[in-house]
Amino acid sequence: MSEPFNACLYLLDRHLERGDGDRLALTGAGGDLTYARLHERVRRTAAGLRAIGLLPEQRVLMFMADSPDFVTVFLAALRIGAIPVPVSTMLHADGLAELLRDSRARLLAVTPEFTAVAAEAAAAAPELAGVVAADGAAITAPVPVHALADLVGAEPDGERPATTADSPAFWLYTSGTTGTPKAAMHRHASVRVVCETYGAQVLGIRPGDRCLSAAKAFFAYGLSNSLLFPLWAGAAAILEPTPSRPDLLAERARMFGATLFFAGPTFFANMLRAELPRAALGGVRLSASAGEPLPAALYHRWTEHFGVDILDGIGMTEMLHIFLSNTEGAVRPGTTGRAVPGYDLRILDEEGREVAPGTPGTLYVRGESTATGYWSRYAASRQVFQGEWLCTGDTYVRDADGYYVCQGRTGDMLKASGMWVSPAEVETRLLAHPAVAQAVVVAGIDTDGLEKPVAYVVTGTGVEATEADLVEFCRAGLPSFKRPRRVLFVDALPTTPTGKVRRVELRAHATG
Ligand code: 3SK
Repeated sequence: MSEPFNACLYLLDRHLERGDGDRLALTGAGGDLTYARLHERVRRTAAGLRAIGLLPEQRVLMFMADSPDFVTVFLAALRIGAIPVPVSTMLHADGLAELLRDSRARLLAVTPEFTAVAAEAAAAAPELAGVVAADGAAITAPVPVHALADLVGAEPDGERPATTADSPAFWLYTSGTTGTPKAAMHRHASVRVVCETYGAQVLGIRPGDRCLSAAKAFFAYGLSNSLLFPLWAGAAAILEPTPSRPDLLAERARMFGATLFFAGPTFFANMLRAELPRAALGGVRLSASAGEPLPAALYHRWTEHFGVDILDGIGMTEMLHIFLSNTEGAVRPGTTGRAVPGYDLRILDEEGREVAPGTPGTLYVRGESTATGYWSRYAASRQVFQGEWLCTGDTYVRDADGYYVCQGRTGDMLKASGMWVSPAEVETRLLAHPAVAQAVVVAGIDTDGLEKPVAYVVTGTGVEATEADLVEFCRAGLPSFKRPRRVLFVDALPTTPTGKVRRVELRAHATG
């Protein structure tokens, strides 16, 4: 059996033991909590959850906005060895009910914004035994409703958690951009791994930091940004319960003194389009990007405008956080950087042989934050978790200096005139045009039934371009077969709830 270890104690109790209870842990629109007050709330809620019958390894589905209540429920469940399962707050009732049934959750925790959807879903989840309603959440459900305020009022029972490093800690649902949702199961030790690798060695997070994330905490990226990293470091998280908007987050960064800012390329692009003043992120010392590759042109526009560096990286829900990233002082725009310390990477061809630098192949990663598998998904687990290695499904090239460049999802690569075209390469070229703010290239089928690159473009303000201009611009900068055969101008790109472009939707559109 692995050593006794509990992620909640690791994140919280250490600060109390060191006499740092008065430090600020959480701030933002939902109010301030010091480490001492958060610790007290979590211990009481843990006792309250136990009192209403929640047992180790039973699941608590969390349909909650980013708030002190989110953090409290997540940590309290971890503390007693139960399994918090934060899920997307953009789900409709049928999607939420599906996850309640799939996870066989015993409890559903909900914040006021989402009670209507939660009530409808609860009625379609026969194994659900109770609802935990955060402050202000009035909900009628076919099962007992427990006010979180009552749980927080429980006397701490002093019971020590019986978890070990390998005990199941929390689940995060992922479907990639396609497919059915699958719960990646993380163990308690995964929290320590990501904090001590990316958190310490890439972000260099420290007690004076204040973290603000455009990605919400139900998403693996946001969970580490807004909860795991700041709490581990004795820093503070700025929590924003409402949907992320460029102007709002800039305002929150100023009001609450953000020093670390986390987002994805689409959000960075939208911040630039919002024409915020240069000083809008004055206190931010560093930003991080993930979710999809950050084009070099966008990197340059952002750093020139806001004067803040961006570390672009790639993570996966299955790895909990980022395992490949640029680092401060060694950023190469247009690349995803190098392996994060603690992770090994390799690129394999279709026969499973390691490729030489400069040759594209599928990226595999190995590291100790890998999930133990998908809940109740044998075939998908076998496909993705291959022994010690995890198949990312992304096509990458490594250069001679060990920097990795994304060529798209393995399934995104397309052939034109019989030759491979990397959508990322064409997108990078389009983004170099002054009129282009965002660009996505997918395979469309032409009238001959052949695959050809089709570009979807969002233009920036103040500069114009026609379809012919952009095709010619690509022809001039790329081998001609790689140029998009069609350019479609759109107001916005379709995205998943976590901000990734829905390439599948664009592909269907380009073909239809
Ligand atoms: O999409 C990513 O790059 C990512 C980063 C951190 C954690 C999780 C994910 C999916």
